[in-house]
Amino acid sequence: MSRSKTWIDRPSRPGFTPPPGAVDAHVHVFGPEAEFPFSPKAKYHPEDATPEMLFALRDRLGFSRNVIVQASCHGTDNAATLAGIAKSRGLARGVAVVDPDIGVTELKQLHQGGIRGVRFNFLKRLVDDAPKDKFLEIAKKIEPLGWHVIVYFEADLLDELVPFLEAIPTIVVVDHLGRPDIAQGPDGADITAFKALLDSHPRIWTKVSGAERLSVQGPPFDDFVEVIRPVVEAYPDRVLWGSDWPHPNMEHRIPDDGTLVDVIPRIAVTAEAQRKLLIDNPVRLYWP
Ligand code: 0GY
Repeated sequence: MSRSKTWIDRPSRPGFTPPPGAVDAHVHVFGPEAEFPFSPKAKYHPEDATPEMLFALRDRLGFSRNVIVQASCHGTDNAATLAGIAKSRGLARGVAVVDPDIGVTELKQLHQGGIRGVRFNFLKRLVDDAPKDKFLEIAKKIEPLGWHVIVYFEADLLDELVPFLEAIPTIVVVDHLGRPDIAQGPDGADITAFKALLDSHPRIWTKVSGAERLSVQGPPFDDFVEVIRPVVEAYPDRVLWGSDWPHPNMEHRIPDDGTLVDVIPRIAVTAEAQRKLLIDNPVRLYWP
């Protein structure tokens, strides 16, 4: 597998200035491979995207803090994520991917290292299996720590996953809005079903991220804004935003992070909505 590079080194500076304390709540680190090898089961083989590169990007974009989400290419070895958190001097927290047989001692060590949630990934192109029963075992184990669960799935799986999502005892955050088909428009079947899920499940939150993945039109992502702004307006206390740097698997459409940040004031239009999206909501989960 050749190594893929999926980010640009000096993205444009956004026009939008995030408020002081703002959290970019969905980023990854890759490697460095020499220190933290990728999983033998990894479905992609990226170039190193180090904590130092992440922090430089954070500062360039005007953010204060990060949430480092364990990427599938590192499997269930969270060492690279933990190293990134440790290097951040308190300015990063993390989300781990763990094995179902994980013990309390190891979970407490992860907590000590800044982990505040676990991620369950249902994308077949990223993971070999997604065992719901095992995931629920993990969810029960992490509940006493006050952690939450991140779930990544695509829109066609939503109906099937509802009973599973309901069985999770913690806050559940859905990555990239469960990947609706944005081309369907603001009243499309996918986003309507997703909003119905949020309406009937106050414990379910979402990341209003992934403009670069979901938009059909591309920058400045007008189609994404049209569909996603109503979500931010309807659920202002249950949304997070993340740049998704270093954009795994986006080698064919590498985004300019500055243009992604400029989506924020178009989906969270008021200063209050921006404060909730970028500070209050992520702080509740990661810096309570
Ligand atoms: C994302 C999206 C992707 C990859 C991963 O863990 C991962 O490898 O999440 C993707 O390829 O859609 O949120 O980073």
